[in-house]
Amino acid sequence: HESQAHIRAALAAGEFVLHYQPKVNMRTGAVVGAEALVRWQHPEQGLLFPGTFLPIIEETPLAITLGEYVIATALHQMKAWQAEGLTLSVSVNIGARQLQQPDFIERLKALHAASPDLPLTQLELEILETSALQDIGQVSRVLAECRALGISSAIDDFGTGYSSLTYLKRLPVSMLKIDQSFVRDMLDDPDDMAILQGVLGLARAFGRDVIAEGVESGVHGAVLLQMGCELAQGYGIARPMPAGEFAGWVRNWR
Ligand code: G
Ligand code: G
Ligand code: MN
Ligand code: NA
Repeated sequence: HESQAHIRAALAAGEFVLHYQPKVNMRTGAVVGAEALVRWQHPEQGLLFPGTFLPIIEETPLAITLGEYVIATALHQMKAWQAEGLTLSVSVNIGARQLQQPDFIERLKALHAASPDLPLTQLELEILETSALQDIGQVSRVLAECRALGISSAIDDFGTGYSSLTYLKRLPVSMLKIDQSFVRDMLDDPDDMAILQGVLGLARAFGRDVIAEGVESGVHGAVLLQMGCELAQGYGIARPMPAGEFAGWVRNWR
C-alpha cells in the first residue's frame, strides 16, 4: 500500500510521467491538442494510474506539488515538440484544491518567468468538477486572469458535477468537456442522447466550445459530428500514450 511518503519520494526520484491523449477535430481531421494524464512508473508495480495514488494525496499539500510538476512537465514537453515542428496545445487536469490556492497565478507566472521560452499560451486547464468549488467568485477571477495570460480553461466531466449549470454561468471557460458517461451509451440510450443535445444547445447559447470525451468508435464520432460536436477525444481515436510516441502518431493519423 502506497503512502504519502512513498509518493513524495517517487516524485523526487522522477517516477511520475505524463501520457498524452490526442484531441482531434473530426470535421477537419486536425489534431487540436493533447490531454496530459499523470502516471506513476513504479519500479516494482509497473505503470500505476491516478486512481491508485491521487486519492491518497488529494487533500494534502503534496497534491499541489504534483500538480505543479505536471504543469512544468507539460510545458517542457510542448517546447520539445515545438522544436520538432509540432505545435500543440496541451491541457492539464487541475483539482479544486490547486486552483483555489491563493497564489496559483503567481506560481504560474513564476514558472514562466524562470523559462520565458515556455509556451504558456498553449497551456489549457481542465477544471475537475469532482469536488465542489468553495468560492466560485474567486475561481472565476483566477480563470479570468489565466485567460488574460492566454491560458484557456475547460470544465471537465461536464454534466456530472454538483453545480454544472452554475459553473457554466459563472466561470469564464471557453470549453465544456462532455463527460464520457453520457457518450459511452449514446447509441443505445435516448436519455444520454437527449443530454448530449442539451449540452450542445447550452454550449451554443453560452458561446462555449464542446469536446466529447470517451469517443470509443467511429460510429460514436460520426453521430456526434452530425449533432454538431466537432471535437473529440477517446480510445476510438487513440489511447493515452507516452510523449515519445506522440509525434509519430500525429504523422500517421489519416
Ligand atoms: O487516464 P486516466 O486513468 O489517467 O485518468 C483518471 C483520472 O485521473 C481522470 O479523472 C483524470 O482527470 C485524473 N487525472 C489524470 N492526470 C491528472 C493530473 O495530472 N492531475 C489531476 N488532478 N488529475 C489527473
Ligand atoms: O476525467 P478526465 O476526463 O480527465 O479523464 C480522462 C480519463 O478518461 C482518463 O482516464 C483516460 O484514460 C480515460 N479515457 C479517455 N478516452 C477514453 C475512452 O474512449 N474510453 C474510456 N473508457 N476511457 C477513456
Ligand atoms: Mn480531463
Ligand atoms: Na471525464
